[in-house]
Order: sequence, then structure tokens, then C-alpha cells
Amino acid sequence: MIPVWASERHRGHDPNAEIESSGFQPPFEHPGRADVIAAALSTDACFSIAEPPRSESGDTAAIEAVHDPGLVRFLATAWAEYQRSVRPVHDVVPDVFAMSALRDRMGPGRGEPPSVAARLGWWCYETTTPLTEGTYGAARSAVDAALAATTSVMDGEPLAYALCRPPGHHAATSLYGGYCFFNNAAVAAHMAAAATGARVAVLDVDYHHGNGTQQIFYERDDVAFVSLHGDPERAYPYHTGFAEETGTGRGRGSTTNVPLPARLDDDGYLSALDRALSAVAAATPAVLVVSLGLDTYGGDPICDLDLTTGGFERCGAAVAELGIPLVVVQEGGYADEALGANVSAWLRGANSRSARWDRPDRADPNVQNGSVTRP
Ligand code: SP5
Ligand code: ZN
Repeated sequence: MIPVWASERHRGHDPNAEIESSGFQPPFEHPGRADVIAAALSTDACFSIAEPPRSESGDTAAIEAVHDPGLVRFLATAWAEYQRSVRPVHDVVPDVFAMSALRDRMGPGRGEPPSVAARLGWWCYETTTPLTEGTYGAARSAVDAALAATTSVMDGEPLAYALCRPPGHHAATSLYGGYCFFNNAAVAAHMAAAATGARVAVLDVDYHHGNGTQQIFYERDDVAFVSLHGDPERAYPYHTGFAEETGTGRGRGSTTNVPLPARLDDDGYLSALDRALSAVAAATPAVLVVSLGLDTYGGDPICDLDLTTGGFERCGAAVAELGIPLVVVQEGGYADEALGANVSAWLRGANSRSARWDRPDRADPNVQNGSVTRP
């Protein structure tokens, strides 16, 4: 059975609207998404669903290993502070973004501003990601799910799935946005790398470039990042995800971006995936974290690729063919009517072949793969 970690607390993040394409519209990223995935997996004997262990409210160490502690502090308190000091409102959204060009030739300024209205535009980069009363709790629960799935794999499961909502891959070191608050996949990948000393890779198959994950690991050589996504020349988040972004410093060569043309079908996508999988294999990871977005689906309302449910099963199988244990973390996917079937198809495909991680620490707690020593 495939362990599935899913928290009820995701429902606390329930925006009324998103401001997108110059319109005020019902949010594409809404609580029903996680509910339909959970419903599909819980009626299927392949999966065993459980609520992840809840981290203590003060225990933010795993998050702060990849995010600015200031971002965590802000998200923990901003909604309530806005109610008190600006006005009572369900969805809290920034109005002034702290673009670095605003202060060009005038020095760096004073750093994080004091008022919550100004701090919103300091920590958030776009308009589709409102804060609601339960957003922080939901974002914490998504991290809890990602950590629980990582622990499952470190304990010997070949494949585990975290039903993270809100998603995470657009959350950068010091910024939230793109429906994402904490980078669930990055927290998982860092935890796996730090706890084992083994090399880790993140494969991001969401339609959108995982700008946050890329940034978090851009200068690191212990976590490789490989992403397939709609070409940023036409697709959100527009400013990152070009093929020439390949990492820097110690991380030079450890980032791989595969931008895709519109209307790619299953066969076209699978051949691009093959190229991405070669980059994953070249990094020789002991664990692979998959940022699983199903917004590459043909019926997705905000994206322009043409994958089918059967194509997702083939993709899962192709990834599992690497023979590396998989921590699969939910990202996007907005065709609600097909989302449960698409997640289930991908995981069933992956389950056909994925490998168990031979925990080296069972033999000797100080040795990893015969060479890497634990701290
Ligand atoms: C996790 C994730 O998938 N986040 C995606 C955030 C994308 N939000 C903005 C998308 C803009 C797409 N505009 C297309 C026009 C269709 N109305
Ligand atoms: Zn996406």
C-alpha cells in the first residue's frame, strides 16, 4: 500500500477570490482540490491515508532550514494584525510590492517595514495568493504532510505521497506567492539531505516553473533541481525557468530547466521527461522528491499542455524506472473533475516499479553508501 499523508487543516486556507489576468475571480486553488484527491485515494485499496503528526507551533526549524525566519514570523501573525490595524476583511492581499528597482540609486532603505500593510508587499510578490484566517495553519499542515512522507521513505517505503495544500514550489527563500506559502518539497528535500548526508534530487513536473525550489537550491550541490514546465516566455511565473539557468557556485550544473511548447501531448511530454530523467540520474540521488502538479492535463483551466490521465500513469512509471525511492509532494492541478483520477494514475504508475531505499544506517549508523558520514 502507498502511504498517503493528508491533513484536514488545509481547509483553513479558503480565499474568496484571486486577482488574476486583470480580473477578480473565484480561486482556482481552493479547498475542494484536496478534498477530491483525498476522496479518490481513500476509496482505493492501493492507498492508506493518514493525518500527519502535527508539529509543535514553535517548532519551525525544518521550515527555517530553507526559508527566512522573517517570512515564517510574518505568515504566523499577518492576517490577525491586518484585521486589527488596517480593516477586518476575509482575504488579505498586498497593494504595494517592494520591488528592488523602487529604491535604485537611493541605497537599500531600512529593511522590513513596521506596518503590516507595507510588510505584505515585502514578503509577497503577486496578487493571486490571499492570506485568510486559517492560511498559516494550513501551510504548516502541508509541511507536516511533506515531512511525514519523507520519514516514510527514510523508514524504507519505496514511495510515499504528501497531499500538500496549499502547494509550495513557488515559495522562495523570502517570498510567498503563486498559491504557495512554504515550499513543502524543499523542506522535504532538505530534511532528506541533512538527515542522511546522501545526495537528493527534486523533479518538478508541475506545469509552472518551481522558481522557489530552484532558488533555494541554486547554490547547493547536495540537492539537484530538475524542472519541466511551460516556457516562461508565455507561462507564469514568467521571470524564471529558462534553459540557461543551471545553478551557480557549488551548485553550478545542478539545476536543469526544460521549457515546453504549448499543446504538447503525452508522447511529446514523455520524450521531454526522458531528457529530464537523464539529468536526475546524472545527479545520482539516493532519494527523489517529486513536485507533482497535474496542471499539465489537457483539461486544465489555466494551462496549455495536453496530457491525459493515461499519460500521467506512463509518467509515474517512467520516473519510477529510475529505481530511486520517491517522496511525491502535491503541487498544482486545477481540473477538479479529473484531479483525483490523475493523481491516482500517476501514483499507480510509479508504484509499479519504484525501489526501496536500502537504509545504510541499518548496517552502520555512521556510514552512508559506504562513504558519506553522518553529522
Ligand atoms: C502551484 C501552482 O500551480 N501555482 C500556479 C499559480 C499560477 N497563477 C497564475 C496563473 C496565470 C495564468 N493565466 C492564464 C490565463 C487563464 N485565465
Ligand atoms: Zn502549477
